[in-house]
Amino acid sequence: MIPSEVTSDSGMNHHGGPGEPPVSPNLGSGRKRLSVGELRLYFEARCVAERDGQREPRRRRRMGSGSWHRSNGEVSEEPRRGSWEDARKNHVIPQLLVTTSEEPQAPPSPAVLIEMPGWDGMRTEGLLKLTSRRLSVSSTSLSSTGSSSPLEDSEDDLLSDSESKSQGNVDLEHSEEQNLNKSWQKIRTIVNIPVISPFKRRWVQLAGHTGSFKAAAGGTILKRYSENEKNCFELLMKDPLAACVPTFHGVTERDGETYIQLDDLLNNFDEPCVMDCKMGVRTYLEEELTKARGKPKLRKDMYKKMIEVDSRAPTEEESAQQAVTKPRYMQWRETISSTSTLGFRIEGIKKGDGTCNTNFKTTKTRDQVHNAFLGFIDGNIMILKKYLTRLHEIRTVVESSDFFRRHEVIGSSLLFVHDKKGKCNVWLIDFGKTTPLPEEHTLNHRIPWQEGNREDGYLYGFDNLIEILSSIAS
Ligand code: I3P
Repeated sequence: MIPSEVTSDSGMNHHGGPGEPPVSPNLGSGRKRLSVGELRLYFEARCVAERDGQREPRRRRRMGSGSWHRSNGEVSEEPRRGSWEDARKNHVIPQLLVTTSEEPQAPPSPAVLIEMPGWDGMRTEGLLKLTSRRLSVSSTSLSSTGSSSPLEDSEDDLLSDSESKSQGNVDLEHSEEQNLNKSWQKIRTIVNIPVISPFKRRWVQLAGHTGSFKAAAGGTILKRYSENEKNCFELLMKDPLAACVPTFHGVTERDGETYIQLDDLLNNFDEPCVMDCKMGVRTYLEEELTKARGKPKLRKDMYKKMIEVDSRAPTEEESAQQAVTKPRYMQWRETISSTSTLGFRIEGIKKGDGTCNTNFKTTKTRDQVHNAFLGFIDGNIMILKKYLTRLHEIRTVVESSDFFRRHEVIGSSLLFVHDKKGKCNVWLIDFGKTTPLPEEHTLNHRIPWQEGNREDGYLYGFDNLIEILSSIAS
């Protein structure tokens, strides 16, 4: 099949002609160029026409080629021109403009390129299981500016890194209902555009490295491979904590890259609200500190992120260099947030309506955390109580976990998820920086960190989190 490209360019009029229903742009043959706006308009036009009976639902139209099937089963060679024209008038249906060209053209920006081998046109019914996303704004802008933004912003973070690695290919799989045997659909996205409605916007990455995830089948996701994290999941699956982390389904390859396959924790939620809390009093490994001392690497990006929050934060030397070391930045981040005092910090919140807020860098005090959490649950005390019950359960498991005793747990988060139906859960996620301790060395996770003891303050943070949430409940 010849891939179809969708760009913001438009040219030849491809609508059905005056008074005719919208014509499917027949993406299965030839190279067509459509803007996303145009695709959206096409869908809207088609929906209106179907709703008002000017256009037959797809399954009926497929009874024969070149004929137009009425809902009563009769076949007509002519579309019902008059009624389509009425629909155009009544509902202000715009024309669908399509350019056909055999030669690929450089896409104007903003543009979305869609490669869909085998895609038979504009099918919307159960086409893809997962997500649409915005892809242009770098994750750092999302997390560092931390502005409240629509969900498209958050969804940027799903794949932007891997896009730069793999020329922006974003892979989505068919839903199981659709056809498990069909090959993956490739959507190549160049810049951010909230893509068309059939795709369900559900995923969100509120923290961590951007571009780490891909959608996968069967209620799972793929996360970029890390040896460390894979080792952790292998151990976790045999630990009591298996019930508190996403199920690990092994290692897999996609497009020459390696991933670990995990349960998609948002799978069974309806318009989930999601909060990511990074746990512990420390967010860098002791090893990173040692390395930075031996061979300090100056980070201009971190300096920029620092002055965005507080222009007076850098020392004179750092200002002169316009750069800081990573441990310096990470320690500063810990002190401006609640990490160093409370042993956890809120990284981001996505609400059920799709709005996403990562502006918590300076959320430090108990009161600030309290208010942020109250906002997250929209004051719903039932949800709060469910969260508290789950947190108590998890804490008990963590305290009994051999895995926990034997690992320095750094940069790991608690993922809170609830939805409007009152469904609610918490999981431990992100073990990329969770490191095994030498034999015989175990951690308490509550005592203060001193360099060399490798304590991470995970349970200290957990206690504080439970205490703050309990204070809201009472
Ligand atoms: C980032 C955050 C990440 C860290 C990343 C930081 O800062 O602390 O946890 O990755 O380091 O830039 P911010 O949240 O302020 O954007 P690691 O936990 O993996 O170290 P990086 O830029 O070196 O990836």
